[in-house]
Amino acid sequence: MINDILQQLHITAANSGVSTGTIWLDAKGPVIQASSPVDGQDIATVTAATRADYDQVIETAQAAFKEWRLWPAPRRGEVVRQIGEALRTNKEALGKLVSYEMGKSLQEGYGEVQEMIDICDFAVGLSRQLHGLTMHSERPGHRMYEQWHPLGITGIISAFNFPVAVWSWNAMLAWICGDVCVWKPSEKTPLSAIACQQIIQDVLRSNKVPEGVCCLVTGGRETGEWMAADTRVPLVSATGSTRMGKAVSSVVGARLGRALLELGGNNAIIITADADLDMALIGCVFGAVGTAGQRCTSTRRLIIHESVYASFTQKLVKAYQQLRIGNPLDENNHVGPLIDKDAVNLYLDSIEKIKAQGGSFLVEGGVLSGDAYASGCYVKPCIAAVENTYAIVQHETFAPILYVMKYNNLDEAIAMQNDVPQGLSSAIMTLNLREAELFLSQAGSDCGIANVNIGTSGAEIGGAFGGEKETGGGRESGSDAWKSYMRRQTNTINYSTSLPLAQGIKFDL
Ligand code: UN1
Repeated sequence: MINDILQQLHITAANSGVSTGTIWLDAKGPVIQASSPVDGQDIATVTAATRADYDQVIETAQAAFKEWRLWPAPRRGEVVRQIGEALRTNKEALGKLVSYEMGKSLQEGYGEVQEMIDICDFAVGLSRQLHGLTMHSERPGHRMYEQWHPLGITGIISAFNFPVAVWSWNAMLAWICGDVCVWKPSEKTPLSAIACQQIIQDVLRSNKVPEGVCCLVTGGRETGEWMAADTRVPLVSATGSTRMGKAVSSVVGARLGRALLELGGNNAIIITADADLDMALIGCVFGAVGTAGQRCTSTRRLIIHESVYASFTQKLVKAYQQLRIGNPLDENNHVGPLIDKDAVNLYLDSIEKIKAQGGSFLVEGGVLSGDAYASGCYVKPCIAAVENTYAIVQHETFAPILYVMKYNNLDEAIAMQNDVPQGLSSAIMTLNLREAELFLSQAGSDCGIANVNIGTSGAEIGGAFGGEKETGGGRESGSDAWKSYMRRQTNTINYSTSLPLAQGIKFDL
């Protein structure tokens, strides 16, 4: 099956990982072996960019920007509309490839491509709504307004866990804004990136989009470092670990470039005594085990009111016993593998730390073995009773480890929810209006995303996506996140016959 998909997406045994849109460069960098955590098979090779390849891409992108910024935004939106159509046509194939290369369930693979289609639709409408404000001037015969202009090259560094959607949130907005994009995908999922490039090539060609608007530079950490340090790249949008984000941000900051960061989360759900526990269960379990706990929005902590702690944890344990772990392309399974053996080792190491720091397990973890788990990347989702203050609980472990803890009053629960370095997503399960509103108030959750009666993961593209503190502060996707991809210009126009100075200053010659 996978061979048909690879063929449909024009992925061959050996691929260049460097493209300026419709042209694939004869890349000369290191060869990356793409493999699948589903069955441990090698899939194909991808040749990464050398510094010279990278420079060639950036120069092509710079030249393309000079042209692309002159296209009317709705015309750029029309190109994005057609990209959305191409993604619809290829949804099944791309969804399957994402599932196979990354290991998320097929439903989630399709869901990820659906997010791409949704952001295309959103960006098409937005291409006619890049609004600025008008102001009243303090001077007679003057008019003031602001406009938003394209910025230049947007560098996009994306992570393995959402190998295609996060790129599209950035690229589709950047394009309608008039920017050009250079994408450095995760070296753990390069084929999904190549497939995207292949899918949209015909649209670029038939619309005569300048070569260099949609570029791909596959590579490792060093490639990201080139981008972060490159003054030709005014905006670097990076998704990944807090450690990576700090490194990117300090280099981009040192040159006073713009960094848009979407980093780690340590997302909690508060289960109050007034929660609908059966409904809460679905949100908690999907949030914790979906994508095998490898979403930045994955639910990592449950803060449960002491009066429902016993009954809710009982439900949780029962639900975990029913989880089917296995090949994510088989829709009967709930949980697929972790991305690679390094991730498995981090998971095991975290379990040891939980024990050493005083935690006890309600559901034990462990690595699965046997024919169905030959890749060595399948692990058991587990649940540990802990204290919020444990060092391991304060840390984001990208694996299906769920922490449970008790609280007594809501202020205490909110304080626990906020008392971690990260600030991405949060939720409360309650049917009590006072509790819900307190949680959403300025004295409530300190996260970029705060939900009531749904879980922490699975945000819709229409809202701004991102978070505070170590999550990095950036906002991608919906609402007015587009403003990060443009530069604001304030314009004052004097149509009077004199030149009065602002602030009443007199200056006569
Ligand atoms: C991520 O894990 O980097 O809200 C993105 C969600 C998805 C996006 C997650 N829409 O879970």
